[in-house]
Amino acid sequence: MGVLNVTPDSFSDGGRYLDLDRAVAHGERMIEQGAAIVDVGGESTRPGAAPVDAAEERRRVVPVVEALAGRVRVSVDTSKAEVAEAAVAAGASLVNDVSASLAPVAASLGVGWVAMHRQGDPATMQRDPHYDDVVGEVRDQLVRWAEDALGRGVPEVWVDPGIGFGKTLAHNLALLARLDALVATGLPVMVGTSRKSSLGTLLARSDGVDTVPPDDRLEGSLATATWAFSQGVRLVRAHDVRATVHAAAVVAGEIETAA
Ligand code: HH2
Repeated sequence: MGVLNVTPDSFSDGGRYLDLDRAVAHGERMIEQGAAIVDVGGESTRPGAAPVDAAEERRRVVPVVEALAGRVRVSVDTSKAEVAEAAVAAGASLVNDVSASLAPVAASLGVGWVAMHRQGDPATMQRDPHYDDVVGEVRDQLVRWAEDALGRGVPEVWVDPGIGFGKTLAHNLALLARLDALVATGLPVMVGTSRKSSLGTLLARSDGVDTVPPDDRLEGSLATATWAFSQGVRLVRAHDVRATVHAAAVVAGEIETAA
């Protein structure tokens, strides 16, 4: 799943694809590079991001969805019912919902739904996240949401542990180490680690520097993506599609040879 943020403020590509032609060109590039899905978002969810009203979010997202749907599967990264509805009317067939609140909307539209785990909201979620058992709590919550959504008739439900959403570095690493616990639920699992700040912290430590900027976190993004695929995760949300598709192909080859 290639990331296409039509926002001024996303943490790694904010402002690059606000212009329609540039957004569509980037989507086309990701299709050529092998993205199975292009995930179009009009509101940043980075910690501390300012909320966007629904009309503005729709204005950003809908023309991009319209231009790409039909050439690739399009998902809409939104927490708002009216944005999801407008994007589906424009051709999106998956609602990527970081608020995990839109199952009823996905059910009534008859489209797929991603339930992502999050503790708190973007304004406050990184202040002091706490879990007694992060893997068990995230897994159980995701299973409850998925069962509810399937019961409502959502035709396709994905679960995502929500790396970086109300989680410390230790929480993120615990969840990545135990992706098998999510896979064992039998639900299709997706994960997004691409360029995230936990990777910046780990890469900076490895380099003995204070920070590594988002554009320079490719090794961490690929390492975690290949790890996720090797654990049975079926979909990875990535900014660097070409490199991720190549890395995934190598892992798939390895698994075939080993089997
Ligand atoms: N992460 C981000 C946004 N949407 N959706 C899912 N399912 N899983 C994720 O991990 C996830 C997501 C955050 O990344 P990005 O879109 O690059 O940044 P921003 O939220 O600042 O636009």
